[in-house]
Amino acid sequence: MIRKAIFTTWLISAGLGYAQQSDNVRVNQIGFYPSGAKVGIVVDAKSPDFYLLNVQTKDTAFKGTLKNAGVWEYSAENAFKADFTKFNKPGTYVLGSRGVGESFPFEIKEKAHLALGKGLLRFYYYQRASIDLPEQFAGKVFARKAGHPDNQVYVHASAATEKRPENTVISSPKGWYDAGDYNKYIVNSGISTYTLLALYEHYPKYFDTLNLNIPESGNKTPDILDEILWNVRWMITMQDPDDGGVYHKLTNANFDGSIMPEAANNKRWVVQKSTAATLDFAAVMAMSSRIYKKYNKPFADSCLKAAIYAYQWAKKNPNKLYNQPLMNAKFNPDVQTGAYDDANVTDEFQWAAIELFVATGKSSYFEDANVEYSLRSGFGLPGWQSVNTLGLYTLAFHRSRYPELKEVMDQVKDKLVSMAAEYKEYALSKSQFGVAMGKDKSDFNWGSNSFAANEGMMLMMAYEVTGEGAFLDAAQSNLDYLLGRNGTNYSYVTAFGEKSTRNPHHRPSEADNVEDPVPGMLSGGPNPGQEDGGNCGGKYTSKLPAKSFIDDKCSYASNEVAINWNAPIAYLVFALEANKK
Ligand code: 9MR
Repeated sequence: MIRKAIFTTWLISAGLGYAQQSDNVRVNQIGFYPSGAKVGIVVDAKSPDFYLLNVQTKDTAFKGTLKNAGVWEYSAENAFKADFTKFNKPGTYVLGSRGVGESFPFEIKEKAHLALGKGLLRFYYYQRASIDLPEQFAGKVFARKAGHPDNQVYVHASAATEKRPENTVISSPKGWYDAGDYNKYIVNSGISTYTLLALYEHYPKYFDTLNLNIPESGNKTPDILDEILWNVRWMITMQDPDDGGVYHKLTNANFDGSIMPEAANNKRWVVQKSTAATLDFAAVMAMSSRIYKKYNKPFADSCLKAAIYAYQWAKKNPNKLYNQPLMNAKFNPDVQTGAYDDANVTDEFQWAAIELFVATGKSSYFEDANVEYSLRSGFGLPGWQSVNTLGLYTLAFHRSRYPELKEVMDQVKDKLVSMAAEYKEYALSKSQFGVAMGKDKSDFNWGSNSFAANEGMMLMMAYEVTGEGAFLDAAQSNLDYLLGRNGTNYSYVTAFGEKSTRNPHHRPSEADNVEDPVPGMLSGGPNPGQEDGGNCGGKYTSKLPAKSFIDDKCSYASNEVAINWNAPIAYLVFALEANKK
């Protein structure tokens, strides 16, 4: 409400009147770096030109010619590109084109996305289980009581062993809530935790001084690592101490209603140990051991032990797939929460083996990983179900430590660069909206925005390897996509952008009696699958891939939030921040 009022005042003081804002002029609603690429899209242009208007001085700051790029297949819109990369004067602007109207305002400045990045990381603080969020850290309106102590969790029949029979009580506190729901899932924690650890590992100097205003701020560990620790410490408790296997999830039998965490008191279970969860756990623990070594050696050692123990279990149990429908048929209670099921765990084996290789230097792990085999065709965009590329990233980053493996390490690097190059070329020379998002039709899926974010992350890694500026421009294009240059003109991060999403499927935001949503949460994004169609009773207005979105709490398939979606956009934002002026 307040933000809208400020914007209206800007426009009126600029002599424009609110009416001229048009959803057909789409830009990154946060901003651009003075030295970076700057592109907006005008849909159905009525004149050949565009202009930038300085919101404060009311002056026309820049004029340019639109370029018709054709109809974007994902939104069926005729796209005209407004490229104002040349313009680099700091200030607050709107992009306009005669006959259409003006965009929401954006800034050109150094550190253009710093506040956004902090907001994206602070999301994890808001997702913490088992701890009060006092005003000092959560802010007045989002302060809340602790939810889910999780110190009395029951072993589900599917996870029963001789030493831990059904209904054994274990303690498994902390961790982040997965998403809009209050359950905690190891598989999804795997990629989320990796992505944030990688962000630190790739930019340690940057994060050594970044303050996130969390309870641990001011201790000797960087804030980002303290936040991640909240989840890693939970993950450790999910390992069965008797055999090394890792429970697939800690969950209610059914999803909660729209209630606050402290009011959600249903019985919680740890459910079936699975190969995928155990390997994802092994990978994250191996990675944690090398990253936390500097700050807490005994803890790091225990992470490595846990990783090795888990890996051994997985080798003995290579095909314990979590399959919720089948499992439900066998056990009581039925468990109906997120499945995170995966029929193929080859990529999980590879990822765990690679992280263990880098953590220990033992060549047997590298042999297990069989990297050469996947180099031929087996790497792709990472997702919770597809994780070997996370291992590829790790190898690419550490490649110079292994001169004896130079040949394969060069191939690893080349593979990363060639995958990213496809996104770069698509963004810069094929996509009518000038974005990497949509290179593959399957990008528009459940959590589509995380595909855009993961593409941006891959592009930033290729930039770091090659130093080629076009990778950085393509990475920025996907950030622009997420912040407004897209099929709906929404900035998909709550509280960031004039027209940002306001009604996420996120229980605390639904139940806290606060009008604004918890800030810094990336929406899942447009999803033509519309799996929540029934729940949303006719609210979708389009089936077009880039428009199949509703900013409504009913929409768990297009407007939920999740830890594995915020992580790659946080990576993308901070990788840009660390590089751009
Ligand atoms: O992100 C998951 C998506 O890839 C799946 O298609 C979908 C349906 O199985 O589940 C998504 O994950 C949800 C999880 O199962 C439960 N917590 C919320 C997650 C985000 O919607």
